[in-house]
Amino acid sequence: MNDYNIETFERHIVDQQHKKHPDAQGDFSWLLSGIVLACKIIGEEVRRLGLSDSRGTAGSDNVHGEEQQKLDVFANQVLMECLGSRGNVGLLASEEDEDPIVVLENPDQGEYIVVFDPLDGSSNIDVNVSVGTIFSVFRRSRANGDSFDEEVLQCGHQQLAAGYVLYGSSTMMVYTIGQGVHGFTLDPTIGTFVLTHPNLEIPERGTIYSVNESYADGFPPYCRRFLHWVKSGEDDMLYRSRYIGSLVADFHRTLFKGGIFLYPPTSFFPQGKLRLVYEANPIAFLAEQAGGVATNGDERILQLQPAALHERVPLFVGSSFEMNKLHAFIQRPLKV
Ligand code: AHM
Ligand code: MG
Repeated sequence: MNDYNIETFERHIVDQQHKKHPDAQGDFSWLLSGIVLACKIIGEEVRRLGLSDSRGTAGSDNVHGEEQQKLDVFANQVLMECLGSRGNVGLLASEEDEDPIVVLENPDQGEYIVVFDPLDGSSNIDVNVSVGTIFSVFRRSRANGDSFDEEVLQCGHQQLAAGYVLYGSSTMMVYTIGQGVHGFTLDPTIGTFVLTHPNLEIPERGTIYSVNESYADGFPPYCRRFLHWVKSGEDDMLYRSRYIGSLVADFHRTLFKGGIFLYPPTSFFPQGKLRLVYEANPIAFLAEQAGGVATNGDERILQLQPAALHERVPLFVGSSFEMNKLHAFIQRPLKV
């Protein structure tokens, strides 16, 4: 074996859990291994696109009125099945379904809730651009008398775990359980995620800004002023623009290289386009755990109380330097 690193995801999560909860019985690790299994299956289908018949639209719309890709439907089903059969997941909520799904026969059973975007950026899939799966785990609060909807609508700071799997030039999983952010690369020869990037930290300052600038005329004035500063060369900074249009891929680059990702309010999406519960919250948890900042332009994403499963939110996330600069244009100090 020589210098081959065999710190697998499964071993890592058991070790981390043990440090945090020495009495843990492995339930949580069992749940996360369900996500890993699902993402390996989804990743394999993504790799075979063009060879299999998974290409193209499914002929249906999702709850947002967006055209579903066949792979959206496939990824959703795989996650539902892999997590639904764990026995300890009581509620599942997905970008693709209007309401939370009660998993077990007894609706009060199942200690955990998993929310996910099964295939983020899927409009890019047919042109071979990276896509990803985003997930977030909460503990159930049924005992407090909450309805299923109320159980799912928890603030981001209550997340137990969050992460994503990026189906890129390699397949990577990046996750946190509130003890730093760790990255794993799928070794296709053994079918296992291996720890390759422990304790990831967002650089304090970067040189990349990432935004869909074609909407800039409809951005709020503070955003337009920030974009003007980014291009001004002030503070001896030469910024470059990179925008993939897949949140997972754009955030992954921001995590590794620093800088800022913005999806502001636009004329078309006055609340922003991204969804608070299963896109912004998990990304914000990862960003903060990696030393970065994530806000809606006013407050921390993780402090926001969701009012609806598919609620949209403006998302600004990245290095502390660029985020502070943005907030200076907003003229609201960062509430952290
Ligand atoms: P999706 O979940 O339907 O794929 O939409 C979310 C995607 C994000 O991945 C990405 O950041 C954004 O939509 C891109 O939107 P736009 O094309 O407006 O720039
Ligand atoms: Mg999405």
